[in-house]
Amino acid sequence: MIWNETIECASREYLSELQSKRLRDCVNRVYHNVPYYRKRMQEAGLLPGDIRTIDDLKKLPFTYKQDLRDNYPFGVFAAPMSEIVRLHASSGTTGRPTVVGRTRKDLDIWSECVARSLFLSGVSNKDIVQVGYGYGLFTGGLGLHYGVENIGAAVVPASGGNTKKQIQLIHDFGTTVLACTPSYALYIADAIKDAGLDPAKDLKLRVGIFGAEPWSEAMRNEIQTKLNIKAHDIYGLSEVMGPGVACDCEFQNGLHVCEDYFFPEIINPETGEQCKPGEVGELVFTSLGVEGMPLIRYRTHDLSKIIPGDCPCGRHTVRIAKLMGRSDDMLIIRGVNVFPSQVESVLLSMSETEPHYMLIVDRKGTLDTLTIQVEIQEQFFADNIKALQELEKKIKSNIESVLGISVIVQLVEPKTLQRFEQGKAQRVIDNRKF
Ligand code: DLL
Repeated sequence: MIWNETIECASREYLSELQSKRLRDCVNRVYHNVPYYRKRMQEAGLLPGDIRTIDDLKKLPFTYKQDLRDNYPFGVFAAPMSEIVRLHASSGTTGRPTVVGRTRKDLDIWSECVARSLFLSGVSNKDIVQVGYGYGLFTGGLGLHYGVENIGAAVVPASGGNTKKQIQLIHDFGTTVLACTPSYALYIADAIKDAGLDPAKDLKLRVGIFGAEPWSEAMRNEIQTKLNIKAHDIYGLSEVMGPGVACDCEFQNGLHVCEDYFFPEIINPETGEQCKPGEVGELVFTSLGVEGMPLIRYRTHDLSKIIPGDCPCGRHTVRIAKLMGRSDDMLIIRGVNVFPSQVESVLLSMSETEPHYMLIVDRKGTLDTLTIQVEIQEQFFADNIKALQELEKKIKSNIESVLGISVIVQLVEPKTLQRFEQGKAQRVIDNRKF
């Protein structure tokens, strides 16, 4: 089922025309209401009239997270405070938080996009959707919440944490859809097993809507098997809107972007040039139709690519590939690019290991070292030192063949590494001083 056929199945000509019109409105709005954007356009020698079609977008300068921080808290709002009805903010752990303001119309757009995502995931008004994303300044909880209500399904506003209670609700209410981070879904799956429940027999769960952090295809398979569900990938970021910017459909082959509201570009992060379809680069979004805090060519730091061609689901909206991580999550170790998701995929391909791991980077003299702590499965954690040493060697060799650098592997007992019941998984400790 398709939530909004008029848009999601529209022709390219129709979509481009709509995007061009909304881009003109957006540029006018920010030029006249936001001194920051006016200044940036003046510096580039641009007037709103220079931007006529969506193809003119590349004339406009990029916007960076730092620009939002420099204008903290409300400096890039394009609507008066009297029209702002909701504020969200990032956690601000790496600097000033980024604050976003939404008007009533923006909230309607958001719940429309989440409704599309839910339909993409095969969720309908017959479902009971448990939202295990945090409610609060983080956009996960409230974002999903209003989308679920929009499609007429029943929402269980569980928020994150309190796993025993989550499982009780899933069981007693007959929850059919779980929405939370993939790392939390895995944690819940393990806790369900520990509670002696079998998802196939004892629970009605059938769909997962997971996002807010990178997760590999191997992780998707693991969660699908452990929870006996179909796991969908939902993407978004608070600056642009929150969850629902894109989501994958039943074919699980790329995420359909709500491109009538959020125009995606993939650019080469070094040169700023647009990449060709199929080429990996940094995702950049421009808001179309948003009032409170529209963004022009916002640099997400997220890495993906446009998937060329039509999707068999019948929607024509552009698809981006499953996110490959953030350019700023990428570790450079002895000159080699390393993504935590590469380690995750190796661990998930081995029957002896759990997908719980921690990457610790140190600098000894001038040499960077990467230590990977890995949890192994209960039945392999025997007292047989020799067998453990063999296993350590095998894991080390599998990881090294994927990463292309030597690593130190430390096996740790099952259930000893940190779990992430609330918030996003943090799997890297970088002790290097730059
Ligand atoms: O994480 C919004 C969200 C909530 C998305 C719930 C999906 C579900 P922020 O806290 O602003 O917003 O973090 C945004 O999280 O730039 C990506 O790096 C990462 N991210 C979000 N979704 C995915 C995903 C929310 N599906 C940042 N896959 C983004 C990989 C994701 N990374």
